[in-house]
Amino acid sequence: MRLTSLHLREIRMPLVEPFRISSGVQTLRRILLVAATDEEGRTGWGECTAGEEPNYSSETIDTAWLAIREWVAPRVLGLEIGGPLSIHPLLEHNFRGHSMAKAAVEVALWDLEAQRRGMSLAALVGAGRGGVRQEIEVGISLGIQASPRALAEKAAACLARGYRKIKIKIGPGEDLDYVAAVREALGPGAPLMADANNAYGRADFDRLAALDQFDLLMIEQPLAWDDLLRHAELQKRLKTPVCLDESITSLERAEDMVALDAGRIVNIKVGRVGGIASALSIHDFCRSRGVPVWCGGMLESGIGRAVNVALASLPGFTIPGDISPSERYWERDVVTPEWKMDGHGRIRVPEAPGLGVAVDLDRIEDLTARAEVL
Ligand code: OSB
Ligand code: MG
Repeated sequence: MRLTSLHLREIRMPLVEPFRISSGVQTLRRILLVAATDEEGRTGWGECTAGEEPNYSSETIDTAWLAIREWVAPRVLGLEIGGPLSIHPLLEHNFRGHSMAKAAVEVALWDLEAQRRGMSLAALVGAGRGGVRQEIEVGISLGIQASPRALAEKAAACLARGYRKIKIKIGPGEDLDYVAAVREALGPGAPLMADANNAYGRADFDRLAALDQFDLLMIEQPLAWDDLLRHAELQKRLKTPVCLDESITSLERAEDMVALDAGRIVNIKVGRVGGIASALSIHDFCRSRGVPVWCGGMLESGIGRAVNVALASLPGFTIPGDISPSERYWERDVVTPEWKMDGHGRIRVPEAPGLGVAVDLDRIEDLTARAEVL
């Protein structure tokens, strides 16, 4: 396949409710979308998961825009590309970082390849991996609320609505009381976990060990993103499995996690690891080592969500993902049909070619704040 152009767009989408995590609050998403056109006139879509601020990773929508224009686009435009697996090495050679920028373009090429072959993205990524699920089980990630009680009420409503996993955000001073209230509201055995987004350090190990009493499925990314050694020290002290999110930026970091026992579960996000090929390699490695993985989320629009749904249909994704239905995030999504969850916390994996949902161009046009054609 040969790419003839890349269209970059920034769309602005207000969240239906603010999302607060230990490193910041979000009310409006500024989302970079990439539309890649091939010689035959098809269009493939990719969503960049970089945030507005460099608080989750060092990338932002603005650095990603620059990186795609200056360094990613020149490496892929006009080139004869064998297939989507060849993009990752092409973008890694002497090109450090900018994983979310790389992934946005790589994903658009996977969509194009799936369309070219008349297959769904789920079927394409599932080929040779033992088939795909027709529906996936999903959870919800709840931001920090004004009080433990407010969070507990929200969490209980989500469990009743059918969500298969409740994840709550924690940080120093907003942890033990919050987790205790939610555990009390949900009852013993309900699938509950906490995500700290790097908020703790070595001085907090006792506090983190106190979370063991709440029987959490896992504690996600308690320590700094680039600190596998201290995560290994912490894991020794905890009964609860540590799950790594920010730390797992490549297959090699997943291998390091296992070698060091720095965590026992991996949250896979396509943007953070630099694309679908990298996500698949992490999935395959973890599956071979018996390490459970699940699909994380970055408050994506319906386009990025399509990729998460496809990925989560793979056999190694044995824990419900942070893949909630469109209505949890947006008044109206940018795809049709919107992503819907049934009363048992399941989302159907589409079978139509490519992303499997139609991109609503009129809606996107309405939300567009800037655009550039490369
Ligand atoms: O740490 O998993 C995270 C959102 C933005 C940045 C980081 C994270 C998250 C979430 C949201 O938890 C998950 C979702 O998209 O619903
Ligand atoms: Mg996380």
